[in-house]
Amino acid sequence: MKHVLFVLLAILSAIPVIADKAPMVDKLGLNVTDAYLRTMPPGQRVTAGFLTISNNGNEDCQILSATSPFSERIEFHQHLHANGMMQMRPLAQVLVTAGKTVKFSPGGLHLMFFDVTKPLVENEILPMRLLTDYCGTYLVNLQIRNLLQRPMMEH
Ligand SMILES: [Cu+2]
Repeated sequence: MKHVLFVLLAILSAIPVIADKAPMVDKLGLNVTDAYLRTMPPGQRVTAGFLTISNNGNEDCQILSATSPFSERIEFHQHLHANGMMQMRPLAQVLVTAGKTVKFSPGGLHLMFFDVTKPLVENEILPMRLLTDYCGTYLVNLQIRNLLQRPMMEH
């Protein structure tokens, strides 16, 4: 009987440990700011998006994918300079280390939106979902900005 009681107490005392872990999820939160999408030149159906992701938690987060109702496919791209040429390399995922900020910006890391299904009107807001490994799913509002004065290579 004493043994059974001990096991029971062990189980009961384990419950607060599990409950303690629940608030940890909040600390894994990512903060997404300055999210925007560039307008497309006439006749194009591909564009680029940018944002800033801060990891305020104490666990690293991998951004696994991005989805949006207005694009068939979204990829993460990195610009590379190789042999004097500008190249883009797709990334399978993007790591946001604990305590660090990753900035997607023209000429660097960016999101590529393929087969955009609607006209992009300056200042409109379009939704996008970011999926991570252990850090949750984020709904991001992209503001459409006119960056057409920039050369396309800098997207
Ligand atoms: Cu690209």
